[in-house]
Amino acid sequence: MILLTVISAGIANAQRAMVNVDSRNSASLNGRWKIMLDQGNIGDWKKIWIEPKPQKKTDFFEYSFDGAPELNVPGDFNSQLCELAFYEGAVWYKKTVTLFKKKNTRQFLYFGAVNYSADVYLNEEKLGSHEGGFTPFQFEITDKIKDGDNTIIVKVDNRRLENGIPGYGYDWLNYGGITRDVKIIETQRTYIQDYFIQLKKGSLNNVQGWIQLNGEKSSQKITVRIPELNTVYRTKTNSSGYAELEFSSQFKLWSPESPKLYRVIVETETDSIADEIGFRSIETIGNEILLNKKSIFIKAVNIHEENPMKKSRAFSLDDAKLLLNSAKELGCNMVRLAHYPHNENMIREAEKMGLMVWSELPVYQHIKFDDNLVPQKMDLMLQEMIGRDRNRCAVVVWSLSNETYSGTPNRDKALIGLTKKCREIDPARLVTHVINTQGYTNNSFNVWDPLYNYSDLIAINEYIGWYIPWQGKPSEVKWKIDFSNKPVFISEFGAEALYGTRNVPADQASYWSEEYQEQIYKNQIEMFNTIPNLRGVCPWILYDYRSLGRMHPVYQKGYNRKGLISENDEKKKAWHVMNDYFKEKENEK
Ligand code: GCB
Repeated sequence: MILLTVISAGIANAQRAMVNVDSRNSASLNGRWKIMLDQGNIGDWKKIWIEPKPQKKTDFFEYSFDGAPELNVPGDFNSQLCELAFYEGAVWYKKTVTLFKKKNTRQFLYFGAVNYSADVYLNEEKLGSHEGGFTPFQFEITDKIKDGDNTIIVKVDNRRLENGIPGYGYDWLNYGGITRDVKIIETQRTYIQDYFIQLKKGSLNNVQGWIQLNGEKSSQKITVRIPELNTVYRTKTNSSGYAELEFSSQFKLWSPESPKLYRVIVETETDSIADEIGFRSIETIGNEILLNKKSIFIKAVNIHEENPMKKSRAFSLDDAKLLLNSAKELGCNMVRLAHYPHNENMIREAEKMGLMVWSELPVYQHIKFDDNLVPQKMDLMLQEMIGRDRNRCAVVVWSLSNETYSGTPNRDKALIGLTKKCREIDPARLVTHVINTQGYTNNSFNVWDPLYNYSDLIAINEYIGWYIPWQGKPSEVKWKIDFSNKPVFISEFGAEALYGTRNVPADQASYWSEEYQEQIYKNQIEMFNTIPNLRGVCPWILYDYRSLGRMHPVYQKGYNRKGLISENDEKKKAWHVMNDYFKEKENEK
């Protein structure tokens, strides 16, 4: 009882989105939406969503969407109106759409993502709210639709919250707005809400999963077909609409070299849905990472969800292709999608291109773990992240946190609990935490954080050469890693350089020059040879990206300059060093 009160008072009450929305009957609500700024956050008590029309010319009125500016949805608001460039606050969005009541089907209002919180109204009725800027959610509107014009209003608020996820401080631009697709989705009265169709942990031919129906006719016959393999599996859902799936087939396995996907059709008595699904196994055994039972070295790069050229939040398929092609060109077999779940099209495109994906929760640095809403919020985000992408074989790592600090009240308890839940929801993938609390003194590196006990990878962020000087030869760094039986992954390293600051002799190169960054990359690569159990590296970061904390007036001007490529698509010298290293690693196979 108490729990319920807390949830409705504190966090989202939207429904978790159904899976595989792109394959559903839908009408897009993308396009132009009217907006009203609400910097003073008074829209709620002024009842902006009711927006009364004045009857007489003497009627006082102050708020109106009539004559209001329009913005593109999907899209962040910061890059669309210059007065919103660094805005963090409330913006009200409005769109009027023609809809019709339907007797035999159900209709849902779906949002791919709204950063950070959303209050959603339909025809003056509040449908509910959602918190968390990077995962989808929906509301059922079957019985709320009017024939004809329907008004949808969304209050979007990207203000930082002390108990938000992320919290107050983070090193990327807080792009607010309705940043991903909006749709009306139509389904059967009882529809396929979710399914999990992936290989059982450690197996190369056994699928272990489940299906969940939503609707009154919960007990139904289910058929799963993979026509290319002549695989047909039949089962029945129970009175909760749930059935476990278990079958085997001779799959051609998905891998970066051969990103094979199969058309998988799931049929019930009332619904059917098709998806493109790949099959692969991922596991760690001792200090090895095994993909399809073969040891791999991970050649990754960090990516933020920003189109550097457009200087906006990335959202389209073209944006995804730009970022992923660039990662491919660098020589990667994995992308770390930092520091929050990226758009679904990034993951689907990476999968088609043969890039493994590291997907991450925005549990970043200064999280208030001792706030009792925080574990609930993390939990919800975890379910939403896994819920959307659990059938994407490209996703091999769920990363549950980045740079949290041992000693922060309740941190270990909260993150150990989260890890346990993650493994329960998805027992088949690697789970990790990224940590930067190691010590580096006298050229020796001490990795000790107890959270690593719960992580499949020893994922280390280190910026030797940049935030901390070398304390000896890179080729002589000593490692004391308290967890000797796990693979080590350098999840971040790097240095800043402003593209074009160059032609300095290497021994005189100083901060911000391309040569200085290049040298740090060379040193890092030398050091990699000293790391026991090293099974992958991931430079920070592919492109220079916008961040309010990066305000050096000459070199940064609002950009984190650790990109291997500038925001104008110019490759820095360090790019070539990394590219050569990845080529070497490729040849070592
Ligand atoms: C880090 C963070 C990353 C930052 C990066 C930096 O350790 O994980 O989000 O942006 O360092 O540039 O300092």
